[in-house]
Order: sequence, then structure tokens, then C-alpha cells
Amino acid sequence: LSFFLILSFLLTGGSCALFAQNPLISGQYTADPSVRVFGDKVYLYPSHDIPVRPGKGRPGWFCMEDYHVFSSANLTDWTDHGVIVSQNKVPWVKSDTYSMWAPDCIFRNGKYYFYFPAPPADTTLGRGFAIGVAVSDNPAGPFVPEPSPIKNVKGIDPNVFIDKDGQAYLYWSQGHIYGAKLKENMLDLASEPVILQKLPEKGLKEGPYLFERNGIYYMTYPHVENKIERLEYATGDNPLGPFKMAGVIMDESPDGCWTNHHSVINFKGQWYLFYHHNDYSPSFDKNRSVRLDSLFFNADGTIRKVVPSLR
Ligand code: FUB
Repeated sequence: LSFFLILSFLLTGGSCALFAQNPLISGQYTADPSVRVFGDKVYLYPSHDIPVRPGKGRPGWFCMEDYHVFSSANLTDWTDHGVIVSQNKVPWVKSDTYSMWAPDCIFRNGKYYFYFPAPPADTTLGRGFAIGVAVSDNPAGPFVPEPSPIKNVKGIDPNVFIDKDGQAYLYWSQGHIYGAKLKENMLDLASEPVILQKLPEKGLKEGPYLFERNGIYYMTYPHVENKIERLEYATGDNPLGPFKMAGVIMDESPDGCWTNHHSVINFKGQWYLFYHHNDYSPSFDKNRSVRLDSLFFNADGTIRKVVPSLR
């Protein structure tokens, strides 16, 4: 094992992959991994891609009707805790759209808040996606959805960050990446949404994920300029920016999957990047599976590019 670790370390310029069991979950598709450390376990909140069937979803497009949560104490053995939220059990969601896209979850004041985007049934809320919250006493659920989506938020890919001073922020995407402060109740905005400044202007940016390390705020996001998404990051000294483009975390996939979507955690002193690829569905890139690789920083806080580990 140590021979392969040293070889991998040399071949990847230091960003060696410590896990060889990618993709992490078999038996169902998992995408858009939002991963959190709660207590001594890691919780994975992915989207749940399912194959399109007659009457279920739009051919050639993403199809998702619910969310599962998985947990692991060692990043190798994962327990599926089952469905935590489904489209036909959320009062405000248009229940036949199969568009339960990328979620996130966070802990505050004894409760777990699960954020998810979906098209609303109420047409006065406009076309496209709204973002709602479901609340639980336990990271594995049961989660109870709020009756309405968050006011003043239109878009997908919610991400929540709580700063050291206790202020919570919600990020989401709608072409650009938006951010706003959240109230203490974690259910309402506490400030007007702003487009985060100084991220690349051209090309779709989505899937924001913000984390802080040694006083640096890292805004990380998939960015597509030429058909396939690349994971990039920008840094700043404030959770709402302005940010400065700092580099690429993971290059575009060379073999097809046009989306990538990720999250970053520190677990037991090691940093990890969770992301997705269509490993179990090579001919259809909207049936994806979650992957994991170690993430390393340089002394100046820049991130070393991650080379995806192979199965
Ligand atoms: O999973 C559906 C969408 O694909 C997500 O919301 C995006 O981030 C992309 O991964």
C-alpha cells in the first residue's frame, strides 16, 4: 500500500488520492455531493439521479424525485439512511417535475437545516427554481419541510456557510453566483442578495461552495467555458467578497460528464474534495456517482490541483 501511495504522490505532484474505491456509492446514482462533518461522522447529502421513464422526467435531462442521506465514520463504509425529502411531500414543490437538484445541509442551535432547490407549484413565484428548507433534530432525518420556499431567492445549488462570528450566509446560482446573509432562524434572508464580485464574468458558474481556512474565504464553483465544467476557486477576506480568481481545483473531465459539483471538508485533520462523475453511466452523463479524493494546500494557501483517482 505504501508503495502505491508514494507512487501516486510522485505522479500527481503531491495531491495523492488516499481512496481507491471511487465511486463511493453503488446501487443508486448519487450526484452533487454536499458533505458535512457532524460529530464523529461524515454525512453525504447528494442529489439522486434516476433513469428517465415514460411519465417520469424529460428524456435526455436530469431526473430526480427525492434525496437520500448517507453517513460514514471512515469514508469507506457508507450507510444509506433512506429518503429524507421527496418532491411529492413538500407543500410548495410542483410535484411532477423530477427536479430536486443539488442540496446542502448545516447544523445550528441543535437543528439540522436541509436546503434544496425545486420548481415551485405557485406560478406567481415565476418560472425556474426556488429554494426551500427542511428541518430535523437528527442529521439523518426525519426532515420536516417548511411550507414555503425562502423569499427573495431564485435559483439552484444552495450552499450555507456559518462564519466564526455566528453569521450565516446562503449562496446559490442562477448563471452567476449570489450570496446573502441568513437570519438566525436559518429560514429567511437577512440582507438583499448580491452577485459575488470578481468571479470570472464569462461562462456559466454554478454549484457554489464556500469554506474558510486560516482566515481566507474560499469560494469554489464549477465553471463552464467550453461545454464541460471545471472546478475553480476564488479567495477573499469576506464571505460575500469581493473575491479574486485563484486557480483550478479540478480540470474538465476528458471523457464526457459535462457537470461537476463538489464540496470540501476537513475530517480528522485531512482535507477532502467530494465531486461527481458518470462512472456507472458512461453513455449518459446525467446519471452520476459521487467520488472522493484528498485535497492539499500549499504553504501560501493556494490549492493543489486534484487529479481524479481511478476506480
Ligand atoms: O444535478 C443537477 C444540476 O447539475 C446541479 O444543480 C448542477 O450543479 C449540476 O451538477
